[in-house]
Amino acid sequence: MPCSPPKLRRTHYSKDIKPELDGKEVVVCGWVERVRDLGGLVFVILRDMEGRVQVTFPKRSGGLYEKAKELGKEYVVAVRGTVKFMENAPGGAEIIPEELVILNVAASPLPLDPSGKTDANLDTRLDNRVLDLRRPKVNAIFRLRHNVLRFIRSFLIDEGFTEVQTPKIIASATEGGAELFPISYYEREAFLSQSAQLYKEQLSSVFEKVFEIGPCYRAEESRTVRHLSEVYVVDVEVAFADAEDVMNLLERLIYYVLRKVADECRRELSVLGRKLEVQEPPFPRYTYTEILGVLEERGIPIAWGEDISTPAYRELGEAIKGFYFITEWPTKGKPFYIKPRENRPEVCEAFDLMYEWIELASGGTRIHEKELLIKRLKEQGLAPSSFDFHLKTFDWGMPPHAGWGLGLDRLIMVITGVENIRECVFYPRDRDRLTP
Ligand code: AMO
Repeated sequence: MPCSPPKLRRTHYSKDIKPELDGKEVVVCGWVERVRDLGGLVFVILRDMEGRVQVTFPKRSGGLYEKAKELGKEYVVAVRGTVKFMENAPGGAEIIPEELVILNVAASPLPLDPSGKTDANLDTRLDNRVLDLRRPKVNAIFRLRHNVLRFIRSFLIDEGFTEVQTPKIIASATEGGAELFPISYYEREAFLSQSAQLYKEQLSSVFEKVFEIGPCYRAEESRTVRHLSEVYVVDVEVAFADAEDVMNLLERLIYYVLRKVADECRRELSVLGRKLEVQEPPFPRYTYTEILGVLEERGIPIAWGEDISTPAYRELGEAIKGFYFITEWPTKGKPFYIKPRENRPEVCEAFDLMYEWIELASGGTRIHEKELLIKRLKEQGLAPSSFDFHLKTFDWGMPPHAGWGLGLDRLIMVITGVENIRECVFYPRDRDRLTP
């Protein structure tokens, strides 16, 4: 089959092919989504990044008509032709071709139907992710993801934040040793970063308001619908702030993003059949102790200080709808850098942002005094000497500070309404999956 270099240069996208262009010559490029041969006519639906356009090959076009009949699904083509008003075509116009260039062919049969008409299980979809991403619903999820990122950036930049990048190859754990991925780093052992935590704290002592959107690596043993080994987290740190200040920032961010999605991503929401509830801040706040009370009432007793299990979170999601915060967590279950209450050190200034049963973010007021930080490291069984590089920055004018980390992939789950986090990540990584 010919795979010649493109002789035709695109002049229009599918969305531009409208009745107003009737009689005009255009060149469109894209993928063959469907070929319908009605005897005297071949209809080709061509897909590009903007949508779909119909190209109609009448029998009288001779060689072109014969060539069109040979097109297969996902062939890559360029078409030069004339726009013709056509009420029943997508966009109200079609193209009558004068030239058809096949830029590449595609296998037949394909391992997955990219039109989305035939469903497939998630593993097959992920194994053939590029084809899967062409399916309209899947495509809409990732267009939403792109827009959500855009809205998050624009909100934080407008709030005066500086975007930073922190290393993903690191020397010591921040969120607990068990979930670290070791890597071989020249003649030493190193780890993949679990969190931007320490670096964002340090950078808050320079730029005051910082954010990072980057990957975090967690060697999660469990196979769940909300855990991956590689996740994207929106990390924020603010100098001269406490937990309440950054909770306020977080709920305003969520509200802003939801409102922008509802206003500007109508097409994607409608492809997904999704009606978005835009919840206004302030979001309800429950203390950890109050949450135990809610669970107790629903027949799930948890001893004070214990973790909340997945079934308990599921139950909580039945009891409390929408976004809410859980505050005043037991100190022993939270990381070493979270500030314990001064008058009640068994409780700390940590919070989680929840959406029903899913934890979307966690954060809190940080410890900014070096001695207390060293004490907390020891209490958590960590060696302060492994944190020398970090601890010394506390001798150089560390302001009081607070921040949070928001799981981007989980936020996309909530916005799109999908049940499995894998649906929201281009190429998910988990206990079993390392390819594609
Ligand atoms: P935490 O460990 O709670 O906090 O992570 C922050 C948020 O990241 C998301 N997340 C995950 N999502 C999917 N799969 C995972 N394995 C996974 N792990 C985390 C969650 C979670 O709420 N340094 C702190 C943040 C801070 O205090 O600023 C931290 O990493 O949505």
